[in-house]
Amino acid sequence: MSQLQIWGRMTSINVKKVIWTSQELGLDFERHEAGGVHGVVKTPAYKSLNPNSQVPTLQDGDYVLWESNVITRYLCAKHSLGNLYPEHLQERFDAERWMEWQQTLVNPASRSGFWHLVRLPADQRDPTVVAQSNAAVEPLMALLDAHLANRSFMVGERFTMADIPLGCEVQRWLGMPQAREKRPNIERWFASLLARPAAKGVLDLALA
Ligand SMILES: N[C@@H](CCC(=O)N[C@@H](CS)C(=O)NCC(=O)O)C(=O)O
Repeated sequence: MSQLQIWGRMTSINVKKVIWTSQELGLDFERHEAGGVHGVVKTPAYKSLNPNSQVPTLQDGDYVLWESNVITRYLCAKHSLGNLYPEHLQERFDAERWMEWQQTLVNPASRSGFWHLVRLPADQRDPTVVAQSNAAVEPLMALLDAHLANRSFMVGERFTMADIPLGCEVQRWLGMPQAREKRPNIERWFASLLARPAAKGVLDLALA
């Protein structure tokens, strides 16, 4: 099996998903710094792999893939069919549903708050943007907390691919320097993710 090539900086929530997935699956991979301060993403060579000039990008032999949640699905389907990638159709689509929810609802709601609390220089931060973002995120976190009240993981009692994008999203949410509602079920679930050996170097990184 050839070594996977992964491009992206570890400060990216989307790169974290792919690295964590690869570590869960015990895959041999090489990560190349790209994006943010590292640049690279606008070079013709990188754009020939990922014309969006974004990270992450995966190369598996001759096959190139981008879109973090899709890379997560691909790796889990290839290496963990029936485990991280559920085989039972409805279980699989439960996982898919939560991955889609992370990407299309939670991430767009939280992104501006993250930028205005963590990423932007202090003199460019706007507390109104943070407040609007929080107002959009808290109901989603309430929903997630209720979902986790009677199951250990996103799709029941077993860790699956669905825990990865949401684990990365929640790491960012819990790491933002601000007050937030108490979410005991999310905190219990997140602590169990943090304790996974494969999450080391991903979920334990400070936000930047
Ligand atoms: N939908 C894409 C979004 C990718 C994305 O937004 N990547 C950001 C980092 S999280 C990026 O490449 N930003 C430009 C950069 O890092 O230079 C995915 O999930 O892979």
